[in-house]
Amino acid sequence: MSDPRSVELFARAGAVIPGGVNSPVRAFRAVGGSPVFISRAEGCWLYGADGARYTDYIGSWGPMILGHAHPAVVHAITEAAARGTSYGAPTEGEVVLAEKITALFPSIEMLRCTSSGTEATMAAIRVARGYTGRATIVKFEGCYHGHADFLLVKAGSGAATFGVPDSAGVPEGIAKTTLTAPFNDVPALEALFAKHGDDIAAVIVEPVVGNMGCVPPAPGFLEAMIALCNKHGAVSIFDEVMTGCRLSAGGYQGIHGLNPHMTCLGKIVGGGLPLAVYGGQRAIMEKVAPLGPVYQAGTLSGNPIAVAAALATLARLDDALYTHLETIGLQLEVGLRAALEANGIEGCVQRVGSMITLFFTKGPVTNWGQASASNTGRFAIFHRELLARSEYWPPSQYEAAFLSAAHTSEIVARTVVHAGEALRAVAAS
Ligand code: KE4
Repeated sequence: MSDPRSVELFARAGAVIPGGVNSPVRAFRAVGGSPVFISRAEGCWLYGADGARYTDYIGSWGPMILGHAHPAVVHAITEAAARGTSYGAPTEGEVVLAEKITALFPSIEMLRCTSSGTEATMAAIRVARGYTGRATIVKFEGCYHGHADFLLVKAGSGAATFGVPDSAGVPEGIAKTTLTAPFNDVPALEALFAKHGDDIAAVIVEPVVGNMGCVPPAPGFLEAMIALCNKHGAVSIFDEVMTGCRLSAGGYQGIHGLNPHMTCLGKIVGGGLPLAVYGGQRAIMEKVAPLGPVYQAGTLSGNPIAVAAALATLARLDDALYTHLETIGLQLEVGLRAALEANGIEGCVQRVGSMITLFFTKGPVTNWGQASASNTGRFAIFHRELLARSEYWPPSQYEAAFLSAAHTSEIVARTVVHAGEALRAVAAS
């Protein structure tokens, strides 16, 4: 149960903001109760409106890999703000950031900054359509790529949470340009290409899905996707908005030496401020105005304060960070799995680096069909019991939880104890 101050704020919010929140998943609709309103955050801690402290496993849905209010990031933002908040003109920082990202992601030869991941994926798809002259795109069930009309088809994350994977308001004519296949299903993708190959402009994928819960790619799946795109002249797009700089400084592709035609980044790459990126092969990106005929623009694209936060964050993505995240990620995975077994609860724990999900279904979870079989009623109890123990877990079965540099082994050990208590309550329910 949330504190009285949060309950009061939620009631006020509901009068002037749909659902009382500026993004649906924050409303706690999937887990019940009233969301905790946050007053501030520091390191791995969130502080509620009443001052209560929580251990944060949302990390703002991924961006906060260094922890909240990192001194260097705050300093960079403060310094930048004192020089003005937005110019609407090019800056040196944007050049430095683009050079840094192209160095971290060799598949990205040129890039554009946007203000959200939605804009980045929307633009990437438009560029792919402009580059190929084709209209049809392919996405995978349960993947979420932001709320652009043509991507709200069998979408994950909040769309899946609220049972609107195919959103109202998306005209049939647009939705039908989007084909879908089960994640990890190469034969299904091959069948789509066999039938629609010359019409397919792009295939977009979360290389590790976070938006149906954490679901890794099957061995060879991503390689097969890229090969089919190459064979049929389609653009392969890695949506690394969540995995980029999360799984390694060079994202998932950097670990496995994969070379998609285009990549979208967001979240961490903006240091927690509104900055995302789309980019890829030079020949494709040279289609973007003012060089080429594909238009994309943005008043706040490459905003100097967001760029300052981005550069301060990217400068700290070193090997020691990812080693620490792997250590505490394994500790949490092993602890949660042991807690499931100790309480005799059917479930599975899936993790890639510092992205982790406890599914209330047998597992392994390899696609949306399996993820959506999870017992979301049990998840809701698990979430409520964790929150009562000051552990702030993502309020949806279809999301990943995130660790940060600020999480210590001791803090994770305490979370594991609390998870065991929460699962005991689930077993007793
Ligand atoms: P934004 O427009 O929310 O910045 O990015 C959209 C997006 C694109 N691609 C991937 C892989 C994403 O995970 C997202 C956004 N992620 C969700 C959480 N799963 C954002 C949280 C929310 O919608 O409030």
